[in-house]
Amino acid sequence: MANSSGPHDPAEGQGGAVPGTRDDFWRIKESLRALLDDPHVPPGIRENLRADYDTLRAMLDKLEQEQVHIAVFGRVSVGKSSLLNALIGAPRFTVSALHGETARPAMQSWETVASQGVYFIDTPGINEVDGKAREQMAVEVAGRSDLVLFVVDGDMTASELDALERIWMQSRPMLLVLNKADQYTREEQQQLLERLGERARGRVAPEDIVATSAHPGERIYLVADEAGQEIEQRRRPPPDVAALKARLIRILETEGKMLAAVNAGLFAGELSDQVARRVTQAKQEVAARVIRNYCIGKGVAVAVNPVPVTDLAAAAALDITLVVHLGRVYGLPVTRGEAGRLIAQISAQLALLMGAVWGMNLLSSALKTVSVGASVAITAVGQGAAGYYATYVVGQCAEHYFLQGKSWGAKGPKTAVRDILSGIDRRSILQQAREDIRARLRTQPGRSSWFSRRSRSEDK
Ligand SMILES: Nc1nc2c(ncn2[C@@H]2O[C@H](COP(=O)(O)OP(=O)(O)OP(=O)(O)O)[C@@H](O)[C@H]2O)c(=O)[nH]1
Ligand SMILES: [Mg+2]
Repeated sequence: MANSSGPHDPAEGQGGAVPGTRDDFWRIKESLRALLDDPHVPPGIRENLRADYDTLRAMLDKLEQEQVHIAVFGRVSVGKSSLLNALIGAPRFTVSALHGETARPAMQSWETVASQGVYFIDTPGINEVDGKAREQMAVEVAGRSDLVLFVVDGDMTASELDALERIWMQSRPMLLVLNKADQYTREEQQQLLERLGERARGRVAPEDIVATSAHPGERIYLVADEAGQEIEQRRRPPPDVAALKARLIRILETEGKMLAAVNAGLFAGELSDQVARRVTQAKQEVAARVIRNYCIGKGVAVAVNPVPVTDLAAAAALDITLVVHLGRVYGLPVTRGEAGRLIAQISAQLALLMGAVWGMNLLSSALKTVSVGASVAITAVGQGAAGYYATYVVGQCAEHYFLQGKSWGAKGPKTAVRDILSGIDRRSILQQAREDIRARLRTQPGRSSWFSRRSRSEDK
């Protein structure tokens, strides 16, 4: 049907008809309800996406009532309100020769097909001076409707083409209506319809491009008076929206409520993706704080602990605790044994990639013996920073592993670790490390004993 080549159109390759049985309709309704009531969505995220949740609720209500919403969309004064009045057969929406007559969306039911719960939504015109907010409103309404009547009154302008593209990108089924057809000769109308077909190729199917005269201008007719004399009479011809009406009724008969269900399903899909992204984002923020804390713990301990061998054992224990902690953040708990094996896997990849440099990082604490002297704390900050950096890299790799649901992904650990490593700005992490360690040493000089105790107890 309309817009059969839309970007996410489920009708693709189905000969144009939106597939749908009662089961599909029920399934989509249930998925909306499940998303609305999902207890796993944190209240903060729900609050942040409140407008979207409200829309979702409205869509579910609409599906329960089996309503279909059809919105007009187009430039100011192309005759959007007139078109809906002509379809309804009564002046329900206000019409005026003045631009910008319709200021906000309004809804009326289409009684000729009332059994289907069909509603028309009038929208403000686009492309109006200072009308950006209205335009936005129109785009939103079109985005939430089940079918869009894109109304033009001649060949399309650049901004109309742009708007058509935007609606198509929203996967909205669309009819393209050439209104004010009475202003053109039959031949001109034909040419214009062909031109519109070219402009909207791949966006609107040819059978969904129709001409209408919603409120034709007055005409001069030659009529015979009582004496049989021919006289001129000015009259407004009746509206002609027959082609559009027939097409709409055909679409509603074949696709009906499934239009609403498919669109609600698309919206729910987008919302659930957005929710998932935000949940992940929140976890990543927590993970970043966790990793930083462990980096500081490691950096400070390496910088101040005078016994290199203890440093190494304790450092490994700390990394293990970090990985266990990250697993909890991502809701994928791991044992200390699993964490140790994961670190061994990461370290093996790092050793392959960085060779001696990585070895130096791991052994950085051993090097510190050369700097034992007058001011261990200060001279060892460099080694501490290397320890910090090593934990940072392990943390990033482990986080990636958890983000992929405890997996390295299709490309395996080698590529994953290499990509992570190349994405890290080593210089700025080391700089941050020095600052963090110095700050901590200034405020908590006795940190090393805490670290050794904690590491030993976590080893058990
Ligand atoms: N000749 C002709 N004039 C029409 C036709 N349809 C509407 N008009 C005229 O176009 C003008 C604007 O009509 P509206 O229906 O208010 O247009 P609109 O698109 O809703 O306008 P806004 O709400 O301002 O965006 C009015 O003067 C109508 O009489 C038509 O088919 N033929
Ligand atoms: Mg209007």
